[in-house]
Amino acid sequence: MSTFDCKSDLIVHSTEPFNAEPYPQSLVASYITPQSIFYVRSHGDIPQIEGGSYRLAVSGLVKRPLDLSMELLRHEFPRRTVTAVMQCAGNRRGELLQVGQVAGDPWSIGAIGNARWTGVALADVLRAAGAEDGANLHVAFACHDQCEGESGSYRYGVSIPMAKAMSPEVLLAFEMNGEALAPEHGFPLRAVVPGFAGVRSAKWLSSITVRDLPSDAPPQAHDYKLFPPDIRQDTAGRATGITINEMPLNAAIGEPRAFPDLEAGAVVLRGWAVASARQVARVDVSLNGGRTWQQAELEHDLTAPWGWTLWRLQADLPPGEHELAVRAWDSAGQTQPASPDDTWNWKGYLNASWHRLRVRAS
Ligand SMILES: Nc1nc2c(c(=O)[nH]1)N[C@H]1C(S)=C(S)[C@@H](COP(=O)(O)O)O[C@H]1N2
Ligand SMILES: [Mo]
Repeated sequence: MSTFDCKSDLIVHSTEPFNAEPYPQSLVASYITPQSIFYVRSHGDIPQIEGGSYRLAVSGLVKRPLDLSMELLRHEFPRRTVTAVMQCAGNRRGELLQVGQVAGDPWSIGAIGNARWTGVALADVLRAAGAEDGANLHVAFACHDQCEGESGSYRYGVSIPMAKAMSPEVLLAFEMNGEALAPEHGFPLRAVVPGFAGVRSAKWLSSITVRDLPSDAPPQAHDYKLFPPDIRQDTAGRATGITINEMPLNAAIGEPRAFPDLEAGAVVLRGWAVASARQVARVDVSLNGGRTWQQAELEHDLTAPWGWTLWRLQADLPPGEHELAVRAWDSAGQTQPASPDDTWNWKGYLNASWHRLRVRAS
């Protein structure tokens, strides 16, 4: 049996490395996304790590370097559970291809999921190590997976600013939805950084280092940068561009499926919306490409500020061609750009334009 038999019901973008996402309808079928359909984004191999002999090193600008077993992590630190969205910075990249060429997998709307993560607070581990707590410090994660990059192979690594690392929602997680992490989601231990792009939630952690500079590893130093629209692959200074941390307000339609022939009359539209550090305050749905809008009903858990919002609208669709569209509004009264032209970038990150679907009802 291959590792991914359990992930058989996914849209697979590549097998080595393994990158796959669920079908839109199954993604929006439940508030908590089951591990079995949760998207997988990997840059290299899926390391098979033995939990019993596993060790996590914590060092750098700390008073007491630590060498932690899973046993110690589970029993010496308070257990925390946080419901949070994981979302790839490349989610919805596929739609940017209408505007121009982009680098990377053409993700549809499923490089996102909402899970209940259980583990320990990164802040508790940093405090136990006596980490320095300066505004300019960074917490770097090094990982076990081996990845192939433009300038050779490297081990995956990223970092987050100390202020985020000390926030109570940031976890070192060993469970997802009450189950042990699956190998492809980072067994035995991964970071979960709610509100930030998935890239910062390092899987298969090997060490944590407190530093005065961000990680030098390629995913931090070169990739996951947002470039302006006049920059192309050949003109991009790879160390420039905005580092992608917080994710933008976004929403998508998961049901009905793209390009269906629908029965005219009553139809139920469903989808997800996310606002990262803010809250989703409203979701508007249009049946005519954005000329008029109706408000969707929202399903969210008010005790889970880092979770997503599912939305639902029962609409009446007359016979003919229609362009469905969705846009969310956040607690600061902001909404999404109308078109992918507004934010196209050659790496294809952070597409948060109105999600549009053409349908025919008869
Ligand atoms: N070690 C390691 N951590 C990683 C990655 C990786 O390739 N290696 N991919 C990152 C990216 S880009 C994303 S979007 C999330 C995806 O997490 P998931 O596969 O559990 O959904 O993991 C992040 N953590
Ligand atoms: Mo990602």
